[in-house]
Amino acid sequence: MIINNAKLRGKQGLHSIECENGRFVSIIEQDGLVIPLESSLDAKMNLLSAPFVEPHIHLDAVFTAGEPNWNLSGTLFEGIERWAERKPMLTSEDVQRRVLKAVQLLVENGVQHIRTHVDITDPELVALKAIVALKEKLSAYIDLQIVAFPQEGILSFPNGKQLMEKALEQGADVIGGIPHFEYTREYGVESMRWIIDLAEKHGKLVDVHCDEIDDGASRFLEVLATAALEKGIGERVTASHTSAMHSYNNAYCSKLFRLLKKSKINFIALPTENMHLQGRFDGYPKIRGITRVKEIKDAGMNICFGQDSIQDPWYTLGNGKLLRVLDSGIHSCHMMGYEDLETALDLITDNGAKTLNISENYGIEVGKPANFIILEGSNDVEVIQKQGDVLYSVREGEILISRQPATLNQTIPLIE
Ligand code: 17E
Ligand code: FE2
Repeated sequence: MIINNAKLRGKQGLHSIECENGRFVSIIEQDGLVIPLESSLDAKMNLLSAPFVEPHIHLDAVFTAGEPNWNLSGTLFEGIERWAERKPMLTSEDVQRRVLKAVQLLVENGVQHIRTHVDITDPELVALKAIVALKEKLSAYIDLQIVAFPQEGILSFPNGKQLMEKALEQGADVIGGIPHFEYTREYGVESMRWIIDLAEKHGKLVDVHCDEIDDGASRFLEVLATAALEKGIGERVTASHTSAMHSYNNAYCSKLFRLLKKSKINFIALPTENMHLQGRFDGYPKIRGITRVKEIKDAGMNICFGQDSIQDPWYTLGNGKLLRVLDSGIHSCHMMGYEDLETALDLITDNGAKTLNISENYGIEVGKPANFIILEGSNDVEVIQKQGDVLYSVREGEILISRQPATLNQTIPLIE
């Protein structure tokens, strides 16, 4: 397969890209616009980018909003209660049907790499087993990382530690946690140390729902970062949400950042989700409850965006479109300055890949798997301005999806 007339991120000019046996074999700058051969794919001066990365979603809960009851308060905690009502109704078929529907939406919108949290506070591990069983089948479309996620706590849920270990045996790739939901601060701290020890023992990645609460006294991030630093595994560790950082005082944050940088851990912000769930205990002014994305980025740390939910007990909207999440995120985090906009797609591409520890096989480079998307617009700024649909998603040289941009009906009079 040859792709002509492609713009590449951070590069001048137009490029021709050749793929063979599922890999990129050449990427060359063209001498101007070329007339593509019948058999080649014409990018039409649009941006050819590495696929979108969805680094944080709860696939076990997709499309369960309102079943059996709606989250009326809009809080995280009511979401957990509503989900606990749905959980006993889970069957393998139910989980797989909904997961496939969500994966299709994600693929249609240019995602090829997904990390999903799966609630393992279920003695039968119904959802976990159902999703592990799908992983192989889905590999033609997406790479899937599965997090053993203890939604109702590790120390605060009966046999929580055993369930975590069982989930790893069943095929979970990543170890999760939820320290702010544990009964006590002590349980939260103990859970963080236990998770990091377990990750070291099994050589696993870690991704913790960390301080997803508007309590400025929720400081489990420092415990997680310290444990990761002391074991030297920070690059394999991720702190998701860290909403409480929005409420930390600046003096504490300044001290905290020294540790965070040294630890080398990754961050995931969930802008649409946390704008919706947080600030629920405020009058006016209301906080946004999104972590300090710009400050983390400007300090040279790795941060990416995820969507968290698609129509579940926490969030009734969601449609697989990471460009929508990016748009919300850059608005709510004051990242609309030109310098931030110029590289904003990093937040849903390269930075996500780094968080998932998949950078080695990710990116538009000769020798890497020929996975890419084509977006409407010629650079990050135009793509975000346009908010267009993904035109192509190609995986190992095979077209997964394609669509045409709208064509103008010639009867509409245009200003000359
Ligand atoms: N579970 C949780 O603890 N937090 C969330 N934001 C979601 C599920 C969606
Ligand atoms: Fe989450």
